[in-house]
Amino acid sequence: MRAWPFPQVPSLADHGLGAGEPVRVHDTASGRLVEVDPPVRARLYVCGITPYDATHLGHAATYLAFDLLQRVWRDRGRPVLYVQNVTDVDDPLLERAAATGMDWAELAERETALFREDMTALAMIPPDHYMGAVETISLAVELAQRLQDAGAAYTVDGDLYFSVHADPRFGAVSGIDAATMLSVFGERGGDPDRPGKRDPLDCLLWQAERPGEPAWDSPLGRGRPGWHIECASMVLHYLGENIDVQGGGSDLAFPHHEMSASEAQVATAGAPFARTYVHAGMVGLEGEKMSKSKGNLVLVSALRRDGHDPMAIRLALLAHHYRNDWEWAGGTDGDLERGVSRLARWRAALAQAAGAPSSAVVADIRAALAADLDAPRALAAVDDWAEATLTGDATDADAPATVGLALHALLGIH
Ligand code: 5CA
Ligand code: ZN
Repeated sequence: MRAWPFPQVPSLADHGLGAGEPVRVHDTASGRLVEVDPPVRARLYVCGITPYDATHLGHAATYLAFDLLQRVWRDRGRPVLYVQNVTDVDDPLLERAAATGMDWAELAERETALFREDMTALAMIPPDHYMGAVETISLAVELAQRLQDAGAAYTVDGDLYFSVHADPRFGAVSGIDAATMLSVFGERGGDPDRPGKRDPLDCLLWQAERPGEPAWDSPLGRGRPGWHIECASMVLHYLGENIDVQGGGSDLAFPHHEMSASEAQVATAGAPFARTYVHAGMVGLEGEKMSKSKGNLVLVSALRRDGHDPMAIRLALLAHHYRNDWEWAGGTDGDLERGVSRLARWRAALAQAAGAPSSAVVADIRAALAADLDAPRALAAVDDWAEATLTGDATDADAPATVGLALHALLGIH
């Protein structure tokens, strides 16, 4: 698939500002902060949208976290190889298409196009490979066959399942107990109660054709891939083993990241799937997680249509630490309005002929982001600089340009 245009990301090093610090991020699997400073090139996979009702602010907040991570790596001089998928065939998409009388492929295409526009407006760095589930079916089939060859797959009424316990490390990503796994699996696309499965947690690799549903011919029979194998196969194919970061929202830690990791680990005779698993918190609205199925959504495209500056939306999201769960607040003192006034204040300071000294604020932004992508702390440092610039007798003639460059490069704000 086509991704979206690359935003301008200036290099601070090229402007004599040196390189950034190594970044530490919270790894769900170990529960610790882990330095992720790959010596040659960083390899990142972030789970993409299931294309219906995109892009809500929860999606945008999650992708923004991984956009920051890439900006920090780039500031350090590290090239990044970034892959993101589009789950353009799966149960929830087919259900929505059926409920609205739309062709599923048209729905997916329309929503993916909208997502691209939103990502472009929000200045998100695009993936090097933006791949749909449909166009990569052969990769999923090949991985499912490897799991069959490894003796880790079996069929139930023509559907192929993965034996999750074929991976001795199954459970290590999310770290949750068996009872929690069972209930969460049922809530998030799994089928723990299906008769004939060897273990209730075993997950679908390949689902045989159902009447009225799309299906593809394959050596596994006519059907379509399961969800987890989609991401596992893309990671192995485009990024390889032991990638630096597997990312997504916290709702993906289990079962999705747990199961894709186990599938890949069994297929590669035990090579670790990822060094770190990084999860963004859930954005809610009116007391519930913002989600397509509940319909309590604020869409980025709706805010854009109302004439809001995408940079103000970006600042509104940056005001929350990526790991926290938080609620989007509307209204006159809500998130967006705070983003709008902050942006105005920053731009006023950047437009001054001289500013407060820039070296501390650039160092503060770098240090904040290096400490588990602490964007709120970075914003506070810029607020202080803007305040000093607008109210003090600022004399540094280079400062506004230098701070503007740092905001552009590190926070994606211009
Ligand atoms: N296609 C799969 C991943 S392979 C999927 O989960 N799609 S999604 O459209 O439901 O979500 C896309 C991304 O947004 C995922 O990383 C998900 O964890 C994240 N996400 C979904 N809802 C929220 C929310 N309310 N707050 C924050 N992130 C969210
Ligand atoms: Zn995924």
